[in-house]
Amino acid sequence: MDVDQVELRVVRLPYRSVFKTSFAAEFEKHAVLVTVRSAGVEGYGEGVMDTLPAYREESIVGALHLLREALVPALMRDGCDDPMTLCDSWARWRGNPMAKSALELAVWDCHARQLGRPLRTLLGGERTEIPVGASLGMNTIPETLASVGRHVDQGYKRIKLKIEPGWDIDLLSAVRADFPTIELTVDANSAYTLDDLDVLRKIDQFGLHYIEQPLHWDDLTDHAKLAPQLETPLCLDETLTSPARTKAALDLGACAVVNVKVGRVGGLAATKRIHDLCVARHVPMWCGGMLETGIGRAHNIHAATMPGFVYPGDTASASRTYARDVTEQALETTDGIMPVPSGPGIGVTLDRPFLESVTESVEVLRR
Ligand code: OSB
Ligand code: MG
Repeated sequence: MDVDQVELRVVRLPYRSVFKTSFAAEFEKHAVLVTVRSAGVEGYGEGVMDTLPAYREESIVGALHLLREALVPALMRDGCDDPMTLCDSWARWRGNPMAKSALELAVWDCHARQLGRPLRTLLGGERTEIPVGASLGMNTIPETLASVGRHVDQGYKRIKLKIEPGWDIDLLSAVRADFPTIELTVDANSAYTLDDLDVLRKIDQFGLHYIEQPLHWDDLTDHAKLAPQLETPLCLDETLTSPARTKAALDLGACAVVNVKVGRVGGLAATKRIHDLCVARHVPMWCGGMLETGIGRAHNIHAATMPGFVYPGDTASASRTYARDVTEQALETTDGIMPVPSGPGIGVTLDRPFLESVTESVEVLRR
Protein backbone atom coordinates (compact mmCIF):
# COMPACT_ATOMS: atom_id res chain seq x y z
CA MET A 1 0.00 0.00 0.00
CA ASP A 2 0.98 3.62 -0.58
CA VAL A 3 0.41 5.72 2.52
CA ASP A 4 -0.92 9.21 1.77
CA GLN A 5 -1.30 10.61 5.28
CA VAL A 6 -0.52 9.76 8.87
CA GLU A 7 -2.33 11.48 11.71
CA LEU A 8 -0.74 11.60 15.17
CA ARG A 9 -3.35 12.41 17.80
CA VAL A 10 -2.64 12.72 21.51
CA VAL A 11 -5.62 12.05 23.75
CA ARG A 12 -6.39 12.11 27.46
CA LEU A 13 -9.30 9.97 28.65
CA PRO A 14 -10.26 9.80 32.31
CA TYR A 15 -10.36 6.37 33.93
CA ARG A 16 -13.52 5.61 35.87
CA SER A 17 -11.38 5.13 38.94
CA VAL A 18 -7.72 5.34 39.82
CA PHE A 19 -5.63 2.32 38.76
CA LYS A 20 -2.96 1.70 41.38
CA THR A 21 0.04 -0.58 40.91
CA SER A 22 3.40 -0.88 42.64
CA PHE A 23 4.82 1.68 40.19
CA ALA A 24 2.09 4.31 39.82
CA ALA A 25 -1.40 5.54 40.57
CA GLU A 26 -2.95 6.40 37.21
CA PHE A 27 -6.05 8.54 36.78
CA GLU A 28 -6.25 8.85 33.03
CA LYS A 29 -5.08 7.32 29.77
CA HIS A 30 -2.63 9.60 27.97
CA ALA A 31 -2.05 8.05 24.58
CA VAL A 32 -0.94 8.54 21.00
CA LEU A 33 -3.55 7.39 18.50
CA VAL A 34 -2.25 6.90 14.96
CA THR A 35 -4.35 6.98 11.80
CA VAL A 36 -2.91 5.78 8.49
CA ARG A 37 -4.75 6.85 5.32
CA SER A 38 -4.22 4.94 2.08
CA ALA A 39 -6.40 5.07 -1.05
CA GLY A 40 -9.39 6.38 0.89
CA VAL A 41 -9.15 3.76 3.64
CA GLU A 42 -8.18 4.53 7.25
CA GLY A 43 -6.50 2.28 9.78
CA TYR A 44 -5.98 2.92 13.47
CA GLY A 45 -3.21 2.17 15.93
CA GLU A 46 -2.45 3.11 19.53
CA GLY A 47 0.79 3.48 21.44
CA VAL A 48 1.10 2.21 25.01
CA MET A 49 3.94 4.46 26.16
CA ASP A 50 3.19 6.61 29.18
CA THR A 51 3.63 10.35 29.70
CA LEU A 52 6.88 9.59 31.51
CA PRO A 53 8.82 6.31 31.47
CA ALA A 54 7.04 4.70 34.43
CA TYR A 55 6.51 1.17 33.11
CA ARG A 56 9.32 0.93 30.54
CA GLU A 57 11.66 3.61 29.10
CA GLU A 58 9.52 4.95 26.29
CA SER A 59 7.54 8.14 26.69
CA ILE A 60 4.93 9.95 24.63
CA VAL A 61 7.17 12.84 23.55
CA GLY A 62 9.97 10.43 22.66
CA ALA A 63 7.62 8.33 20.57
CA LEU A 64 6.18 11.37 18.78
CA HIS A 65 9.70 12.46 17.93
CA LEU A 66 10.63 9.08 16.46
CA LEU A 67 7.33 8.86 14.56
CA ARG A 68 7.68 12.37 13.07
CA GLU A 69 11.39 12.26 12.28
CA ALA A 70 11.88 8.68 11.15
CA LEU A 71 9.07 6.10 11.12
CA VAL A 72 6.32 8.06 9.37
CA PRO A 73 8.63 9.56 6.69
CA ALA A 74 10.03 6.06 5.97
CA LEU A 75 6.53 4.61 5.68
CA MET A 76 5.35 7.39 3.38
CA ARG A 77 8.45 7.05 1.21
CA ASP A 78 8.53 3.25 0.99
CA GLY A 79 4.87 2.28 1.40
CA CYS A 80 4.18 -1.17 2.81
CA ASP A 81 3.53 -4.38 0.90
CA ASP A 82 3.45 -6.68 3.91
CA PRO A 83 2.86 -5.49 7.48
CA MET A 84 4.62 -8.68 8.70
CA THR A 85 7.99 -7.12 7.72
CA LEU A 86 7.27 -3.41 8.32
CA CYS A 87 9.03 -3.20 11.69
CA ASP A 88 12.04 -5.05 10.25
CA SER A 89 12.43 -2.18 7.77
CA TRP A 90 12.80 0.18 10.76
CA ALA A 91 15.54 -1.92 12.40
CA ARG A 92 18.18 0.81 11.94
CA TRP A 93 16.32 2.80 14.60
CA ARG A 94 17.02 0.76 17.68
CA GLY A 95 14.54 -0.25 20.31
CA ASN A 96 11.41 1.83 20.80
CA PRO A 97 8.99 -1.05 20.25
CA MET A 98 6.05 0.96 21.60
CA ALA A 99 6.51 3.79 19.09
CA LYS A 100 6.98 1.32 16.24
CA SER A 101 3.93 -0.66 17.32
CA ALA A 102 1.66 2.42 17.31
CA LEU A 103 2.30 2.94 13.59
CA GLU A 104 2.55 -0.74 12.66
CA LEU A 105 -0.89 -1.42 14.17
CA ALA A 106 -2.45 1.35 12.07
CA VAL A 107 -0.91 -0.19 8.94
CA TRP A 108 -2.19 -3.68 9.85
CA ASP A 109 -5.69 -2.30 10.39
CA CYS A 110 -5.64 -0.32 7.13
CA HIS A 111 -4.30 -3.35 5.22
CA ALA A 112 -7.00 -5.64 6.64
CA ARG A 113 -9.72 -3.07 5.87
CA GLN A 114 -8.49 -2.76 2.27
CA LEU A 115 -8.77 -6.54 1.96
CA GLY A 116 -12.22 -6.41 3.60
CA ARG A 117 -11.12 -9.00 6.16
CA PRO A 118 -11.15 -9.07 9.96
CA LEU A 119 -7.61 -8.51 11.21
CA ARG A 120 -7.51 -11.82 13.10
CA THR A 121 -7.75 -13.77 9.83
CA LEU A 122 -4.43 -12.24 8.69
CA LEU A 123 -2.78 -13.42 11.91
CA GLY A 124 -4.12 -16.97 11.78
CA GLY A 125 -6.63 -16.37 14.55
CA GLU A 126 -9.54 -18.76 14.26
CA ARG A 127 -11.52 -17.97 17.37
CA THR A 128 -14.39 -15.48 17.19
CA GLU A 129 -14.45 -14.98 20.96
CA ILE A 130 -11.81 -15.17 23.65
CA PRO A 131 -11.91 -15.98 27.37
CA VAL A 132 -10.63 -13.15 29.55
CA GLY A 133 -9.64 -12.34 33.10
CA ALA A 134 -9.49 -9.07 34.98
CA SER A 135 -6.54 -7.17 36.45
CA LEU A 136 -7.57 -5.39 39.66
CA GLY A 137 -5.70 -2.29 40.81
CA MET A 138 -4.56 -2.01 44.43
CA ASN A 139 -7.31 -1.16 46.84
CA THR A 140 -8.22 -1.83 50.46
CA ILE A 141 -8.76 -5.47 51.40
CA PRO A 142 -12.57 -5.08 51.83
CA GLU A 143 -12.78 -3.27 48.45
CA THR A 144 -10.62 -5.93 46.83
CA LEU A 145 -12.79 -8.76 48.20
CA ALA A 146 -15.92 -7.03 46.90
CA SER A 147 -14.28 -6.43 43.52
CA VAL A 148 -13.09 -10.05 43.21
CA GLY A 149 -16.65 -11.15 44.02
CA ARG A 150 -18.16 -8.88 41.35
CA HIS A 151 -15.69 -10.03 38.70
CA VAL A 152 -16.16 -13.71 39.57
CA ASP A 153 -19.95 -13.19 39.37
CA GLN A 154 -19.47 -11.57 35.95
CA GLY A 155 -17.73 -14.74 34.79
CA TYR A 156 -14.15 -13.49 34.48
CA LYS A 157 -11.97 -16.58 34.06
CA ARG A 158 -9.00 -15.37 36.10
CA ILE A 159 -8.38 -12.66 38.67
CA LYS A 160 -5.04 -10.83 38.87
CA LEU A 161 -4.08 -8.86 41.96
CA LYS A 162 -1.41 -6.16 42.10
CA ILE A 163 1.11 -6.67 44.90
CA GLU A 164 4.24 -5.09 46.38
CA PRO A 165 6.33 -5.69 49.50
CA GLY A 166 4.05 -5.19 52.52
CA TRP A 167 0.95 -5.57 50.35
CA ASP A 168 0.97 -9.26 49.60
CA ILE A 169 0.48 -11.91 52.30
CA ASP A 170 -2.47 -10.31 54.13
CA LEU A 171 -4.14 -9.55 50.83
CA LEU A 172 -3.66 -13.07 49.48
CA SER A 173 -4.77 -14.66 52.76
CA ALA A 174 -7.99 -12.66 52.70
CA VAL A 175 -8.74 -13.36 49.03
CA ARG A 176 -7.94 -17.07 49.30
CA ALA A 177 -10.11 -17.36 52.46
CA ASP A 178 -13.14 -16.11 50.50
CA PHE A 179 -12.21 -17.57 47.09
CA PRO A 180 -10.22 -20.76 47.68
CA THR A 181 -10.47 -22.20 44.17
CA ILE A 182 -10.57 -19.32 41.65
CA GLU A 183 -7.81 -19.00 39.07
CA LEU A 184 -5.73 -16.35 40.81
CA THR A 185 -2.48 -14.59 39.84
CA VAL A 186 -0.40 -11.72 41.19
CA ASP A 187 1.52 -9.00 39.40
CA ALA A 188 4.31 -7.19 41.27
CA ASN A 189 5.35 -4.89 38.40
CA SER A 190 8.99 -5.32 39.45
CA ALA A 191 8.55 -4.42 43.13
CA TYR A 192 10.68 -7.22 44.68
CA THR A 193 14.34 -8.22 44.63
CA LEU A 194 16.11 -11.50 45.39
CA ASP A 195 16.52 -10.17 48.96
CA ASP A 196 12.75 -10.74 49.32
CA LEU A 197 13.07 -14.50 48.91
CA ASP A 198 11.34 -15.23 52.24
CA VAL A 199 8.19 -13.36 51.31
CA LEU A 200 8.28 -14.69 47.74
CA ARG A 201 8.31 -18.21 49.26
CA LYS A 202 5.19 -17.30 51.21
CA ILE A 203 3.49 -15.93 48.08
CA ASP A 204 4.37 -19.32 46.56
CA GLN A 205 1.95 -21.02 49.00
CA PHE A 206 -1.33 -19.53 47.67
CA GLY A 207 -1.95 -21.81 44.72
CA LEU A 208 -1.37 -19.03 42.21
CA HIS A 209 -1.48 -19.76 38.50
CA TYR A 210 1.72 -17.73 38.05
CA ILE A 211 3.60 -14.78 39.55
CA GLU A 212 3.98 -11.90 37.09
CA GLN A 213 7.16 -9.80 36.90
CA PRO A 214 8.28 -10.04 40.54
CA LEU A 215 11.77 -8.60 39.92
CA HIS A 216 13.39 -5.70 38.04
CA TRP A 217 11.60 -4.49 34.89
CA ASP A 218 14.52 -5.31 32.58
CA ASP A 219 15.92 -8.36 34.33
CA LEU A 220 16.41 -11.89 33.02
CA THR A 221 19.13 -13.39 35.22
CA ASP A 222 17.62 -12.82 38.66
CA HIS A 223 14.29 -14.20 37.44
CA ALA A 224 16.22 -17.24 36.18
CA LYS A 225 17.73 -17.62 39.66
CA LEU A 226 14.37 -17.21 41.37
CA ALA A 227 12.33 -19.56 39.17
CA PRO A 228 13.75 -22.89 40.46
CA GLN A 229 13.28 -21.76 44.06
CA LEU A 230 9.49 -21.49 43.70
CA GLU A 231 6.73 -23.96 42.84
CA THR A 232 4.63 -21.27 41.17
CA PRO A 233 5.65 -20.54 37.56
CA LEU A 234 7.04 -17.10 36.82
CA CYS A 235 5.47 -14.99 34.07
CA LEU A 236 7.35 -12.07 32.56
CA ASP A 237 5.72 -8.86 31.38
CA GLU A 238 7.94 -5.73 31.45
CA THR A 239 11.13 -7.61 30.53
CA LEU A 240 9.76 -9.05 27.27
CA THR A 241 10.20 -6.32 24.67
CA SER A 242 10.81 -8.37 21.52
CA PRO A 243 10.81 -11.90 20.11
CA ALA A 244 14.59 -12.11 20.73
CA ARG A 245 14.21 -11.12 24.37
CA THR A 246 11.39 -13.62 24.81
CA LYS A 247 13.59 -16.35 23.37
CA ALA A 248 16.39 -15.33 25.74
CA ALA A 249 13.99 -15.47 28.70
CA LEU A 250 12.85 -18.97 27.77
CA ASP A 251 16.41 -20.18 27.05
CA LEU A 252 17.52 -18.94 30.47
CA GLY A 253 14.50 -20.31 32.31
CA ALA A 254 13.57 -16.82 33.50
CA CYS A 255 9.88 -17.54 32.93
CA ALA A 256 7.59 -20.44 32.12
CA VAL A 257 4.58 -18.30 31.16
CA VAL A 258 4.61 -15.39 28.71
CA ASN A 259 2.52 -12.23 28.89
CA VAL A 260 2.43 -10.75 25.40
CA LYS A 261 1.44 -7.12 25.16
CA VAL A 262 1.14 -6.18 21.52
CA GLY A 263 2.23 -2.60 22.24
CA ARG A 264 5.20 -3.58 24.40
CA VAL A 265 6.75 -6.21 22.10
CA GLY A 266 6.73 -3.99 19.00
CA GLY A 267 3.42 -4.78 17.33
CA LEU A 268 1.55 -7.60 15.67
CA ALA A 269 4.38 -9.13 13.63
CA ALA A 270 6.41 -9.41 16.84
CA THR A 271 3.38 -10.82 18.63
CA LYS A 272 2.97 -13.45 15.93
CA ARG A 273 6.66 -14.42 16.14
CA ILE A 274 6.52 -14.73 19.93
CA HIS A 275 3.33 -16.73 19.54
CA ASP A 276 4.97 -19.17 17.14
CA LEU A 277 8.01 -19.51 19.43
CA CYS A 278 5.83 -20.24 22.47
CA VAL A 279 3.71 -22.74 20.56
CA ALA A 280 6.84 -24.54 19.33
CA ARG A 281 8.17 -24.75 22.90
CA HIS A 282 4.82 -25.55 24.52
CA VAL A 283 5.00 -22.38 26.63
CA PRO A 284 1.59 -21.06 27.72
CA MET A 285 0.97 -17.45 26.83
CA TRP A 286 -1.72 -14.85 27.32
CA CYS A 287 -2.50 -11.38 26.06
CA GLY A 288 -1.83 -8.54 28.48
CA GLY A 289 -3.19 -5.02 28.28
CA MET A 290 -2.25 -1.45 29.13
CA LEU A 291 -5.77 -0.14 29.79
CA GLU A 292 -5.91 0.77 26.10
CA THR A 293 -8.72 2.73 24.49
CA GLY A 294 -11.02 0.79 22.17
CA ILE A 295 -8.42 0.99 19.38
CA GLY A 296 -5.63 -0.76 21.26
CA ARG A 297 -8.10 -3.06 22.99
CA ALA A 298 -9.52 -4.19 19.63
CA HIS A 299 -6.00 -4.95 18.37
CA ASN A 300 -5.31 -6.98 21.52
CA ILE A 301 -8.54 -8.92 21.07
CA HIS A 302 -7.67 -9.83 17.47
CA ALA A 303 -4.16 -10.87 18.51
CA ALA A 304 -5.51 -13.07 21.30
CA THR A 305 -7.50 -15.17 18.81
CA MET A 306 -4.26 -16.94 17.82
CA PRO A 307 -4.37 -20.49 19.15
CA GLY A 308 -1.27 -20.20 21.39
CA PHE A 309 -3.00 -17.71 23.69
CA VAL A 310 -4.12 -20.51 26.00
CA TYR A 311 -4.56 -18.59 29.27
CA PRO A 312 -7.22 -15.93 29.81
CA GLY A 313 -5.76 -12.47 29.16
CA ASP A 314 -6.36 -8.93 30.44
CA THR A 315 -8.54 -7.74 27.55
CA ALA A 316 -11.56 -7.24 29.78
CA SER A 317 -14.65 -5.07 29.18
CA ALA A 318 -13.79 -1.49 28.20
CA SER A 319 -16.48 -0.23 30.57
CA ARG A 320 -14.42 -1.42 33.57
CA THR A 321 -11.94 1.30 32.65
CA TYR A 322 -13.87 3.97 30.75
CA ALA A 323 -17.27 5.63 31.19
CA ARG A 324 -17.03 6.48 27.48
CA ASP A 325 -14.51 5.20 24.95
CA VAL A 326 -13.33 6.46 21.55
CA THR A 327 -14.91 3.58 19.62
CA GLU A 328 -18.58 3.34 18.70
CA GLN A 329 -18.65 -0.38 19.45
CA ALA A 330 -18.79 -1.39 23.10
CA LEU A 331 -16.05 -3.96 23.71
CA GLU A 332 -17.80 -5.90 26.46
CA THR A 333 -17.60 -9.42 27.81
CA THR A 334 -20.47 -11.73 28.60
CA ASP A 335 -19.71 -14.38 31.17
CA GLY A 336 -15.98 -13.68 30.82
CA ILE A 337 -16.01 -14.09 27.05
CA MET A 338 -15.02 -11.23 24.75
CA PRO A 339 -16.50 -11.39 21.24
CA VAL A 340 -14.05 -10.43 18.49
CA PRO A 341 -15.32 -7.46 16.43
CA SER A 342 -16.33 -8.98 13.10
CA GLY A 343 -16.03 -6.08 10.64
CA PRO A 344 -13.03 -5.40 8.40
CA GLY A 345 -9.73 -4.62 10.12
CA ILE A 346 -10.04 -4.31 13.88
CA GLY A 347 -13.78 -3.93 13.34
CA VAL A 348 -14.36 -0.69 15.20
CA THR A 349 -15.41 2.79 14.10
CA LEU A 350 -14.64 5.99 15.95
CA ASP A 351 -16.94 8.13 18.07
CA ARG A 352 -15.71 11.34 16.42
CA PRO A 353 -17.36 13.91 18.70
CA PHE A 354 -16.02 12.15 21.79
CA LEU A 355 -12.60 11.66 20.19
CA GLU A 356 -12.39 15.40 19.46
CA SER A 357 -13.43 16.22 23.01
CA VAL A 358 -10.55 14.19 24.49
CA THR A 359 -7.93 15.34 21.97
CA GLU A 360 -4.97 17.27 23.33
CA SER A 361 -3.17 17.74 19.99
CA VAL A 362 -3.42 16.49 16.43
CA GLU A 363 -1.03 16.73 13.51
CA VAL A 364 -1.26 15.33 9.99
CA LEU A 365 1.89 14.32 8.14
CA ARG A 366 1.49 14.21 4.34
CA ARG A 367 3.48 12.50 1.62
O1 OSB B 1 1.40 -4.87 34.44
O2 OSB B 1 -0.15 -5.73 33.30
C1 OSB B 1 0.37 -4.75 33.81
C2 OSB B 1 -1.93 -1.75 33.23
C3 OSB B 1 -1.01 -0.77 32.96
C4 OSB B 1 0.34 -1.06 33.02
C5 OSB B 1 0.76 -2.36 33.33
C6 OSB B 1 -0.17 -3.35 33.58
C7 OSB B 1 -1.52 -3.03 33.57
C8 OSB B 1 -2.58 -3.98 33.92
C9 OSB B 1 -3.97 -3.74 33.39
O3 OSB B 1 -2.40 -4.90 34.68
C10 OSB B 1 -4.27 -4.56 32.21
C11 OSB B 1 -5.52 -4.09 31.48
O4 OSB B 1 -6.62 -4.24 32.03
O5 OSB B 1 -5.41 -3.58 30.35
MG1 MG C 1 2.01 -6.91 34.32
